Amino acid sequence: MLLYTLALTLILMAASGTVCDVKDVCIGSPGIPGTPGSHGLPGRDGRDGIKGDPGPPGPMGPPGGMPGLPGRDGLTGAPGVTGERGDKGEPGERGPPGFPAYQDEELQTTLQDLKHQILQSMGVLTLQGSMLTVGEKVFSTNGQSVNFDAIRELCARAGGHIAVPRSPEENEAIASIVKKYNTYAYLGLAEGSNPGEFHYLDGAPVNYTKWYPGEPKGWGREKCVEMYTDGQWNDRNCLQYRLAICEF
Ligand code: MAN
Ligand code: CA
Repeated sequence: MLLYTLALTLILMAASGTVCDVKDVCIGSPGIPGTPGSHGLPGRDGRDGIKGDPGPPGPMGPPGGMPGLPGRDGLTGAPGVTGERGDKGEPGERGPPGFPAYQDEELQTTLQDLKHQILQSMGVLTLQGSMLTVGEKVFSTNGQSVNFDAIRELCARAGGHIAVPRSPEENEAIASIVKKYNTYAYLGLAEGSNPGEFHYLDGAPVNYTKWYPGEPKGWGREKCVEMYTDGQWNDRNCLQYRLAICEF
């Protein structure tokens, strides 16, 4: 209270501008502050505070209460293991009789198509004659007789090479075709620059031969090789008409 009074006096003095007024009379020193006043009446009640947090759950009630409602359905479980295969069913009723295979146009078309695809993949598209398989090799002829160069071209166009036996089995296979057509065939061999020395058309030296006794005896004048109907070989000029046999 003392501090308060002092402060008020100072504020009043500042508000009046000066400590002395126009009469040139100065104010004396301030008197002793009075005794403090008595306490005021108690203030009014404040407003309601904010709602408090919910209290902890109460203790469990006595037994004998009503059971609660059932809970919701759980999630679907994983699928079970596959069961054992069932017994075979009874055969169905027999269908109406179909065409015989040779009259079934669709079946014949399919067979023709398959045959065409197989022959094409074997490179015998342009050859229509006998075919013989020996091990990995397929021998085939179209039955035509042409000179050596023409046979090479024909076989190349069909995707193969002029046939040449490299074993007794292959020689027998080619000989059977020669016999069947009763026509000598040229083989895939040629005479090198050394007379009497024959090689395969890729240049490799021969490692199997079946010369007719006394052959070869052309000595550079007969650069091709023909097969007789008994399967034996003879060196011969390259311009005869001989059976075209290719290998694939
Ligand atoms: C003909 C040709 C020859 C062959 C003799 C065999 O002259 O076929 O290649 O060597 O006959 O006598
Ligand atoms: Ca000869």
